[in-house]
Amino acid sequence: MDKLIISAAICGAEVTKEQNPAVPYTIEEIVREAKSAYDAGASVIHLHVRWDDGTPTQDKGRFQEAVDAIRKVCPDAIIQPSTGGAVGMTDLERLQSTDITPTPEFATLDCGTCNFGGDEIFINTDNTVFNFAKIMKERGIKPELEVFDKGMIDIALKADRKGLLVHPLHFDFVLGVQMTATVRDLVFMAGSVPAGSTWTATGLGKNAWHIAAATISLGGHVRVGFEDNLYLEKGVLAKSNGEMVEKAVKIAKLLGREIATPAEARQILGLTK
Ligand code: KMH
Ligand code: ZN
Repeated sequence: MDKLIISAAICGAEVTKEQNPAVPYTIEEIVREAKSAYDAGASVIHLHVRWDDGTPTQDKGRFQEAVDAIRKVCPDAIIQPSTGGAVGMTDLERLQSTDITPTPEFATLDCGTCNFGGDEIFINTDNTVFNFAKIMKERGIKPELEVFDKGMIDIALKADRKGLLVHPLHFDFVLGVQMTATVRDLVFMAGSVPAGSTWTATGLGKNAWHIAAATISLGGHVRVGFEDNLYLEKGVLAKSNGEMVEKAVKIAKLLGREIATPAEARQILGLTK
């Protein structure tokens, strides 16, 4: 089994300080959270940015500022900008995060439209998915294929048949948004990706920890962090992303799985830069 890659989704676009005061908005807070996750063993920082008042943005300058600042304290971390942004953003707005310097080595690619609760719809038509894949390929950015259900794996594979993706494919199963997040769901998703692919999984909210434990046992990679979950355990808010990474490391140790360094994660993911 490969060593375990831990991704920290430190900020997200939707969670707020009202829900957990440690959710970062400012550049300083984002850097603090990235460093706490990195120091605890995360090799990938999945990055969204906010304006100081917490409003989500895909502004190129704000991404540049955040990435430059994180790089100073997490020199070899794999920084993975979001191209999902927040519900309602245009494709052009969302793609700004891929247009920073140096070009990111890794970024998310959301592979379908998703119900985001209430009246919220996160729109990713087939053409959006193909266009984002094409742009990322042209820029030499490896996509993490964000799939919120099995149909999105099939859309990613359509993009692959069009020659828009580079192998090995890497998927992120985001469970508990549109589909449920049982271990059976996880096994089904893991069995639905092409042989040779790598995958990460995350369980939203109360699903975080059983999905992390099952993923570590199955040989997948784990994502934790405020974007997906605000609690260290039932009723206990996490004080930092680092605390959640520490918990994932503890589970991995109990299960006998070693943690990948950023260099080892790059090798497992086939990142060339
Ligand atoms: N905030 C969601 C609408 C991604 O980062 O690519 C999209 C999202 C996925 O978080
Ligand atoms: Zn995200």
